Parts: sequence; structure tokens; C-alpha cells
Amino acid sequence: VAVVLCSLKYAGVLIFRRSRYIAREGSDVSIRSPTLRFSSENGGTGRYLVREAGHVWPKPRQQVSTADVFVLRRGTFNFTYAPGSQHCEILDLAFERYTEIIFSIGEAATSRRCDADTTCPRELNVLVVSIKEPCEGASPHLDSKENYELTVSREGVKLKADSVWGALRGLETFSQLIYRGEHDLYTVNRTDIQDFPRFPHRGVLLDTSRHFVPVKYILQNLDAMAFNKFNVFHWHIVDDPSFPYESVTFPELSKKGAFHPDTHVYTQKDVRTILEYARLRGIRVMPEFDTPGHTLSWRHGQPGLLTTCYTKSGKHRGAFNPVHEDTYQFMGKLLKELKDVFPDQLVHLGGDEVNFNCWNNHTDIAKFMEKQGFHYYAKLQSYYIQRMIQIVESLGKESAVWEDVICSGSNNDPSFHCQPEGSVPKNTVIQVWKRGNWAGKMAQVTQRGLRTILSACWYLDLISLGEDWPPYYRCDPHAFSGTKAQKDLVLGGEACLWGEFVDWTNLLSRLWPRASVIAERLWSSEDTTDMDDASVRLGEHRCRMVRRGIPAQPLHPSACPFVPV
Ligand code: CP6
Repeated sequence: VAVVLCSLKYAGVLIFRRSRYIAREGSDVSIRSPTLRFSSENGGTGRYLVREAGHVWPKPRQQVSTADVFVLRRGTFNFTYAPGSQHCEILDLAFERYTEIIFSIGEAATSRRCDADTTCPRELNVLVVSIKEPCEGASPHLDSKENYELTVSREGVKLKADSVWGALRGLETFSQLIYRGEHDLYTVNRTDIQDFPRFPHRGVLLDTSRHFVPVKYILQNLDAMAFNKFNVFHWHIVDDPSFPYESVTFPELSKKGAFHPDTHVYTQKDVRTILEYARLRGIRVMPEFDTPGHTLSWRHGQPGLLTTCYTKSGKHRGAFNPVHEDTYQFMGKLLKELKDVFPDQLVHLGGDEVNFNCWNNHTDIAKFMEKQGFHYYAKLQSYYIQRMIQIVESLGKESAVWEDVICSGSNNDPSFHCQPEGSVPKNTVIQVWKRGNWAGKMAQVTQRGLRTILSACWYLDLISLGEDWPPYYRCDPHAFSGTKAQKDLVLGGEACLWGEFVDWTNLLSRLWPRASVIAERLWSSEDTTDMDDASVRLGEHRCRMVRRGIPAQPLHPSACPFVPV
């Protein structure tokens, strides 16, 4: 099916240029971005016209640029490997992607020659990549090296990295350095960059249960993530409202639990498409199957799993029955399947917000509590999660869980209890999400020697009036009191887009460019805190994302230097 789905002409993101990456035969998953018309050099009033000046977002660790400029032309500019470098398909495909991205700055400039006068800048013809580690068939992981060095000089463009993942980050940086300079030429300044991330886990959480998100929007979001050097897609795939994951072992779960069994599901093929698309961009996929709470949709396809429970107003609530051995047998089989489907070392087990009313009034549960000597339900919750973690461990993987697994129940409520140290294995990752005193929780978790991820200050599904990115930018995962050893246990953080009020119609504009500030907090140095500087660069980055086909929302009154035609 060697159909080239996308015309080479349009500006933006190329998806599935090769048949083997086609999601579903016959369905058009290409993403069309508008053909753009650019304002002429002096066309705008200047005041609010955003200048694309080649600033890199997120800001590199070290960058030195000079006023010397070079030009690039489509057709003569190539990517290649240095002698002695490892080669692989991941990079070959990235070369194709970035050729399209770089030469999408408007058609006029596409193949323009510098024929103006004798002061023409020198033309650069090649970017030479050199990587040390073998990369054929590689998948990104928590310890992947993402550092790179980029030099743009008279000798050409040199990109050096330890791993293919660093090379991908460097290609993204290079693509951002290029802007429309004088005479409408693709221009890049002489530049030296040395760059590496501050945190290894830089995630975006999408929730595909409150609303179904079609595959092509998930893919487009992976593109946007790569533009921002995010490296983890936390896929909160199922929850109370729907179960869109088409399980091989338990197909009834989505047949009966999805919003629609044919159209609102992720087939195994869809999942593979997403995993591969993410891998090629150096993005890990961490699946979350949230249990024992948030599981109402599971009851349709697996009767007997949940206790029967309603709120006072008669709304059905869902929690697994944690005293039936069948529950553990079932989860053992499901987790075994997930181990084979999702290659990442981390599986997110959820464990948050269990409605303890669902465990009241059940004689089996009461008997079990008594037998075990549990005096409150948080103990039962801990018992359940510990068994899940053991299953994951027996499958050779590691678990991430929400902070409720350490301390659960409502704050300032008699149901609130913290579990003793050692209640979860040392390799468990604790995700801190509660907004009150998250710094205290980070200190407590790392005091216990557990690794942690912060998302408490980064709920992008919530919006407020006006420019609301500054608080997201200010939030720092190291802003708690603790030793260096404790700080080292902070793996990073995640921008969360809970799905109650988000679907494919507003997902990308709700996330971008607001998630970009979190990307910079997680990638750039701790002292990258200048809001005025960030504001200007963010405006430029937002226009760049729009140009690349991401419908990123505006930040304030302004104009990008192009309009769709
Ligand atoms: N869904 C699930 C959610 C939330 C959580 N789990 C959540 C609720 C409120 C806030 C943030 C997140 N929507 N399954 C908690 C992790 Cl403020």
C-alpha cells in the first residue's frame, strides 16, 4: 500500500509516509495542516507580529550563537551519518520528517536561491550525525541518554550524541534554529549548543475514557510532544465512563464497556501504531489501568469484579472486590497481556480515589478485614495494591502508582491513613497529584527512598481567565525541603489532561502551548525562570507549532507571520 498519503507540498507534519506505518488500511489518517501564506518582510506593523527568530524551546543548557548567518535550500540540503556512526531506521525516518518540517516555512522560500547580490550568505548542504550506541530496533527507556551537541558553522552542521534519542532531540533543536531571514531565505546563525535534560521523565497524560480520542489526534499529539522534547505518553486509557482498550484476553471488556464496540475502541493494531509512532520520536508509552477504584466501566464485560455500590443520589460507583481471589486471577491475566503489548518497563496501576463506601456492607469484606486484622479500609486498599505490584514484579516490570497508595482517604477525615514505610517495594514510582501541600508529599515519599513524579501543579484540563501559564512555569519539582539524595529521586513530572471536558475537538488547543512551559521546566536548567524572556520565546514557539499543523491556542493579542489560505 505504498500510497504517499501526504502531498509533499503542504506545510506541516507528515504521517505514515511508508505503508507499514498505516494505522488501518483504507482509513485516511494523514493530518492536513493549512497551506500558509506569509507576510512579506516589512508587511506587518511589527508591533504584535511574532518574529520567528530561531529561538529554541525548551531552552538548551548552553547556546552560543553569533550574527554570522548561513542559508539552506530544499533539494540541496541533506542529512547523513558521520563515518563510524551507528545507522538506523529511526534516524533515516527522522531525516525525512525533519526535511519536511524545516522546509515548511512557506512556499516562496522553499527552493529560493540567494541571487540578490554579492553579500549572499554561504549555503550549508549537509547535517552530519554521529551516534555511539547501536539503535536498530531500540526503544526509549528511563535511562536513555538524551544529551547532544550541535554545531552550525562554515564546515556544515554537526550533530553528536551518545544515543539515537539524543540525536532526535538535536534534530528538533536544529529545525527550530532555522527561520525566514533576509531575502526570504531559510537562514540559520552560526551556533554551538550543548544540551541535556534536567529530568528523565517528562510526560503528558491523556485520558481516553471520559472521552474517546481518535488515533490520529493521539499521533498528532505525539508530534507536538516531540516538538517540545517530552518523552513519556502516560496513557490513562480506561476509567469509570468507558473501557476503550480492546483486550485480547478479555475482549468483552471493550465490547461491552466502550462507548461503542467498533468505533470507540483502540484495537491491538491501533495500539501498535501508537507505540511505534511514539518510539520513532523517542517517546515512551506508559499505560495506566487504574484499579481498584475508577473501574465502573469494567463491570459490563467482567461481571462479578466489582462490589455493588451507589452514591446517596443513586449514582452507580465502581470499585473492585479486593477479597475475591478471582479478582487477582483476572488481573494477573490482564497484566500478563499488558506486559506483552506495552514494551515500557513501567506499568501504572492507578490505586487512587477508592470509594470506601463501596467496601461497606459486604459481609465477605468485613470477614476478610477481621481475619487480616485491618481496622480501616486504607489497609485493604494497600493490601490490594501490594498484590498488584507483586504481579507486575513477577512479570519483570516495575509499577507506578498514585500517591494514595502511600496515604489514602480524604484529607482531614478519619478515613485518612498513611501506610508504614516498606508497604511498597523500593522500585515503585509514586505520582503526586493532590494539590494541597504537594511539596510535603514529595518530601515524605523521597524520605522513604521512593522515586516520584510530580503532576499536582500541572492540570491543563483546568482553565482560568487570561494568561494562565505563569503558575505552570513557576512550579518546580525540586521545590521541597530535602537532601540531594531525595532530590535525585524526583524523576520528573507530567502535564495532565484529564478528559471530563476534553475530546478530539479541543485536546490539542487546550494542551498547547500551555504544556510547553512544563516541557521547559522539565528540560531546561533550574535557573531558566525569566518570565519576560519566556513569554517572547513561547509566542514564537506557539507560532512554530501552528505552522507545523498543531492548532495551539494564542497566548495574548498577537499575530503569527502567516495566515492559512
Ligand atoms: N481521574 C482519575 C481523575 C483524577 C484522578 N484519577 C483527578 C481528579 C481531580 C484532580 C486531578 C485528578 N480525574 N482516575 C486522580 C489522580 Cl484535581
